[in-house]
Amino acid sequence: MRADVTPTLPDGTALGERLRSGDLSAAPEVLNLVENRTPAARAQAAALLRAVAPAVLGGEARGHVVGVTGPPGAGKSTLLSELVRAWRADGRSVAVLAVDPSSKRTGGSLLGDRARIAFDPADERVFIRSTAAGGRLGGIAAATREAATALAVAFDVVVVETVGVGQSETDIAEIADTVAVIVQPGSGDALQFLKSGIMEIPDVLVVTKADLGEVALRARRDLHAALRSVGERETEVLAVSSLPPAAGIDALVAALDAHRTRSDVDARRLAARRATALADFAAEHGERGLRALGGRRSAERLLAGQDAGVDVPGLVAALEAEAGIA
Ligand SMILES: Nc1nc2c(ncn2[C@@H]2O[C@H](COP(=O)(O)OP(=O)(O)O)[C@@H](O)[C@H]2O)c(=O)[nH]1
Ligand SMILES: [Mg+2]
Repeated sequence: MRADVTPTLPDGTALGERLRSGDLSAAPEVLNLVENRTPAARAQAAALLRAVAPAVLGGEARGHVVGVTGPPGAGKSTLLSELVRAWRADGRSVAVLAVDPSSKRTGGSLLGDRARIAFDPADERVFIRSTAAGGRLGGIAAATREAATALAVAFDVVVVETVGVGQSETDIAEIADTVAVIVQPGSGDALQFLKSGIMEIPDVLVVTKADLGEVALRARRDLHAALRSVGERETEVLAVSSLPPAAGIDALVAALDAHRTRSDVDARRLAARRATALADFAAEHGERGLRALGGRRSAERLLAGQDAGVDVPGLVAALEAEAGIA
């Protein structure tokens, strides 16, 4: 691309101010900025994150960041069409960041008919964007994490949809306040992962395609039993049907809200920012960087001593300063 046709970068600080004032129309520019990996764009993205840091907001962003994860074909996109409709009917603004490993492929994926999230394109309080997978967090790119952080300042609900089962929940727990794992009836995946301890305990388990009848009921019973066997009592298991006539959607909305109400969002986000900063630092500076800090433990102590309102780039900068990296 010739330099003179490069679009001018948005000003990160100004973008942050727009989000703080509730300007939802800033969303596309936010996505374009965080997906731009040039040094100049990274600097503006850091300015954006600084402008929406909890220290500036006077607390955590008020939006609810919901992770929706599950294997391909489980019914995530179809379900999200219904969830978006329900949240909008409740007057809430919604952003959905769909991390789709197949979104780059042309001519359709191997997985046959994949639904798109249906929404009213004239509705200015809904923003939906697919992003390609990538980055250190098992498919969740740093761009998605940054976008979710920023959009949660202006949107009531920010959904991050990822594909996977097992390890991917650990990653999505790093950015979402509430993680819903989507389970296809008859697949047995989640059951196996739960029992083997591979899967972190999800905040909410959702069996899709309840209209299929007995197989969905059985999946729900089996998941309940598996949760009991690992001593987990708080996780709700819901069954939904997303095809007309949809069923169970309002109960799912309520379960997501209930999780947020009973969990300590501030503590979860603070821990996530620190873990992310350490992982980013380690990815950037490797073992040598960690050694310069006196090891991982002392890096964690250093992070724990930082103000709770510092954003991720600010925490990384603190680690770099301590390590003597300019
Ligand atoms: N019977 C039934 N089929 C569903 C339901 N939800 C989704 N599907 C179908 O399952 C397939 C995969 O759905 P999709 O939303 O693309 O799954 P994703 O890959 O998890 O996003 C599509 O053919 C959907 O029509 C449901 O509630 N009932
Ligand atoms: Mg999908």
